[in-house]
Amino acid sequence: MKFQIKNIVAILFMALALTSCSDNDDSVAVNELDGLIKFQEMTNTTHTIELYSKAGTLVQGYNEIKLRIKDNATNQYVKNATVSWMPIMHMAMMNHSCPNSEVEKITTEGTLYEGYIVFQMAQNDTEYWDLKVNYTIDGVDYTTTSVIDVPASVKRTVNSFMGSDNVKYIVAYAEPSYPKVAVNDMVVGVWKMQDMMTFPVVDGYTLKIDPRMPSMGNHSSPNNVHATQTTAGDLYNGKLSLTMTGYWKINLQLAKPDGTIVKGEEITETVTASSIFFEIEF
Ligand SMILES: [Cu+2]
Repeated sequence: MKFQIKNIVAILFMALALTSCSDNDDSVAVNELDGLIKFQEMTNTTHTIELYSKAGTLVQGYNEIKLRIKDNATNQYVKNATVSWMPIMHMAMMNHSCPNSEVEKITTEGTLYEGYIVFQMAQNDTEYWDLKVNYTIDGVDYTTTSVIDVPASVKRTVNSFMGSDNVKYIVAYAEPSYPKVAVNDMVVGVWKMQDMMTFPVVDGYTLKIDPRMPSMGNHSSPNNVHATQTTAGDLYNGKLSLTMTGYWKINLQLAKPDGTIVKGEEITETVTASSIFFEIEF
């Protein structure tokens, strides 16, 4: 009898240990995907690539995208891949890409890779985007391509324009994703179109911001800070002051390092909006 109870206790202990072990694994996975929603899977014969974003969709504009690669044979997530991507818009007369970052592993132990893609145009009935993901695992190259859904945004968060210097620029709003009545940390991006497939980051410019509420006499807000870059190749940081909830038009001017404005107008009594702007409503 005594021996049997000992055995039962031992078995219970082992069961508990195993349970808590798998609980730990689950909680790691849950934390990694915390706040993320899967919006698409891309499958080839060997792998399934899961695409995630905070909103669970892609938008016309700036998209922070996370992905992980599942081995179809083992159902395990690949932790040692080298990943790159190429978004292409298939238009009636031509194909083109858009600004996009390198794809980097977030943590060594985790399964997620991340980067950004800035869709400067939305899809329509006849024109669409697809995404090609190239990845290498243990020296073997793989690829997969899928059509992706890029619906038009109601609010403008990306501007694509020709500057006075005849360079084609793209500026996009990245943060705050959830604006507050406060001085918000603002993140924007500035890229140029080198050719149809190449959109490098523009370094050392200033994106001047002038947020206004058109419905309330076009009033502004205090303590805004124009967006500038700390490190070449990075996004730009500024401060966006929002004094109340509602619709704001963030009027923009893009300035070269020497101060020359390549696009956008200063807001005055007679000029109530710039030709380039972002819109938010919260
Ligand atoms: Cu296009």
